[in-house]
Amino acid sequence: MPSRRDILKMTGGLVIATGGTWLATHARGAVPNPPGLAPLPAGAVASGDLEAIAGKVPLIKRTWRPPNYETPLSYFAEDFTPNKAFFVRYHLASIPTIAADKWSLKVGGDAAATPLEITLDQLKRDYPAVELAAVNQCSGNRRGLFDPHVAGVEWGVGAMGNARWKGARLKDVLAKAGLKKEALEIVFDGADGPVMPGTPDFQKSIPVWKALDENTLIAYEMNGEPLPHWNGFPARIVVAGWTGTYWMKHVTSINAISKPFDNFWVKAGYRIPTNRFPLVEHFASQMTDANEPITEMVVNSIITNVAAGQEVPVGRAFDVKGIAWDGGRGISSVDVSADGGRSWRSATLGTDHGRFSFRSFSQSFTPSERGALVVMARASNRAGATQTMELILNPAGYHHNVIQRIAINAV
Ligand SMILES: Nc1nc2c(c(=O)[nH]1)N[C@H]1C(S)=C(S)[C@@H](COP(=O)(O)O)O[C@H]1N2
Ligand SMILES: [Mo]
Repeated sequence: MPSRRDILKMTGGLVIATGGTWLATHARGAVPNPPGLAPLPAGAVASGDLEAIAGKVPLIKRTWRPPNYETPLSYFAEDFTPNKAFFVRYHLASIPTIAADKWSLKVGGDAAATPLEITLDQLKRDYPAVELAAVNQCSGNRRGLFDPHVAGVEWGVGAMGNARWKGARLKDVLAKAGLKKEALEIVFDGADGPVMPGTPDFQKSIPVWKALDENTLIAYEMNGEPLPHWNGFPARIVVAGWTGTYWMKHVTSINAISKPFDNFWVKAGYRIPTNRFPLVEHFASQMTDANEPITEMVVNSIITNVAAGQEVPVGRAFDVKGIAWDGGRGISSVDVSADGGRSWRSATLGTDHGRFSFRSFSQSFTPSERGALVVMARASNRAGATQTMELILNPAGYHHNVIQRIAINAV
């Protein structure tokens, strides 16, 4: 049994479960490949142990410095992902713990006429609070399933979660700061930073029209509780519909600027080939002929209750359940197949929590004879977009929305 000091050494001081439960929270090899998709590379499977960081249930560890932990599949059986199980993604390893009463948010930039500084109390008191159900998904969710393999954090299917986010509308705060008409982009910075000088600080910008969208928030609550430390306490940006990269955690400054923002994470990172995806929302001031910033999430789904190789009895109904989501058009239908895509049935959709939320689905099948079955689910959105059969290759491994094919057996 390792001593507490050994554990601290092994985990770099990032602890974790108290009361001697370390073994239970650190189950080696406990995480199987996601069912029905290309397998993760061997290295990613080996590193994907379950590990509990402070305040979280055991999550699938991808890297710990910076902390990158994904949510196990079982949590997606619920429409809302519990805060304790919500994935964690950081680019830089210096992450301060912020005291609520020490935090403030500076709002300025050359395109703001009346810069201001806001405390947490003021943010809560002086601006109308809104609550919104929205999926936060990392652009690179499922990158580890890319074949051929691409470089980056080798995420499985759990670099995402759905929560009710409560906060002030960004547009209300920008109005108070006197947004000028020449404002082009809104830039966010968070309290975390690089460990090595020379590593670019993680900052992001969004076009001013997206910042003024009523579904873009400065959130201070998640599922009715203060944001967990690892998810951006005391306040983070929520850009409903767009991938997680814009959802700045521990946000400390917001700047309205009149020129395209020049930062590594915008100019070089988080880009997709121009016109390769059926994408609708362009970040025009950051586009080039070759590539453009990733923006909205593509339509996607995950089956949550069927394991590869599972046995189902002949003559008895079994359910295929899961969740679907997209970049905010809203899920219109989920088709489910139990014969490898020869025939499809329209699944029953669960409660509609709004167009940015996970939407659950369910469909039952009754096998009539023994033999192999292949279960698939294909979500479509209200803009007519649907999941792909083949991976759309791109250098950074984004937008993986390939339909699962889970082989099971009727016995
Ligand atoms: N301050 C800060 N905010 C950040 C990041 C970061 O590295 N630092 N990563 C972004 C990315 S790429 C993602 S996917 C989401 C992940 O949100 P979560 O860690 O709350 O799940 O946070 C975003 N906000
Ligand atoms: Mo991300």
